[in-house]
Amino acid sequence: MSVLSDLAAGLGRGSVEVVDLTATLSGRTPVIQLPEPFADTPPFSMEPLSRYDDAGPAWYWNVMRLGEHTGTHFDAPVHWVTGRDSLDVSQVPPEHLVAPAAVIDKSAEVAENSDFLLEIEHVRAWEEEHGPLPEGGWLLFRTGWDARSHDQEAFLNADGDGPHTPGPSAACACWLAEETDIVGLGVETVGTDAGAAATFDPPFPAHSYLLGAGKYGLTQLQDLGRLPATGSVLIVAPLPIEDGSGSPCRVLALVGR
Ligand code: 23J
Ligand code: MN
Repeated sequence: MSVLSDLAAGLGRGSVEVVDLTATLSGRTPVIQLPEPFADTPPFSMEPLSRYDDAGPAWYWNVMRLGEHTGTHFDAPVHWVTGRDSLDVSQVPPEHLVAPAAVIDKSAEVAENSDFLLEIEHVRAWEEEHGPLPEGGWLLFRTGWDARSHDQEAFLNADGDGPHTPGPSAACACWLAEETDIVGLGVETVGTDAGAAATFDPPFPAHSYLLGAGKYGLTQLQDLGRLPATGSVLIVAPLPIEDGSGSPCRVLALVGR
């Protein structure tokens, strides 16, 4: 297959760059804080089983504890009640995990307004400029929020009124779910929904509509600014956890240079 030999040659020559969109996992990885009385995911933690010592003289390995929805991670349809009869993360077809990406950049708007909502008109305007959203591809929402990911407080950006982070409006989430052929929505924030989305109708509309339509979510992506608006290909690799609602995952982008 010459397309694969061309790809391999491009990777070798550097005309195809591999961009890692994954945040490093550590005890400092931000985790979502939901309003009372909902349960929260614990922070990532890890302890050694052995480190070239009596418990394993020639080997180093760890055991870790983390929520499925920690750091750069994948939301499977079954994560939400609207997708409860749909796929768990182990059932996601691998064909869906290698797919083109469209990047909509609203980082300038978000710098002015942390509560910025992506609307249908914004996506329509993007399509006027760049063509239709890729069939079976990801819509990636660039906000510049990745610059805050080293710091839980800056990343969650909460005050007395709750968190202030960007996301899609309820109308936009519904439209993306029902009227487009995207495979999912990827964001730089702690969840695919805006910080204020607990108060939206329906609550958490990105989760509710997209997962309900059998689409996926990708969160806490970084370096989306290194991707072109169109033309990149994403490789998304959640672990196939049986009955899992999602998984931390590695997300790589292939970008032509
Ligand atoms: C559970 C409840 C609400 C939200 C989330 C999880 C996430 O953002 C997630 O990681 O899926 S908004
Ligand atoms: Mn999630």
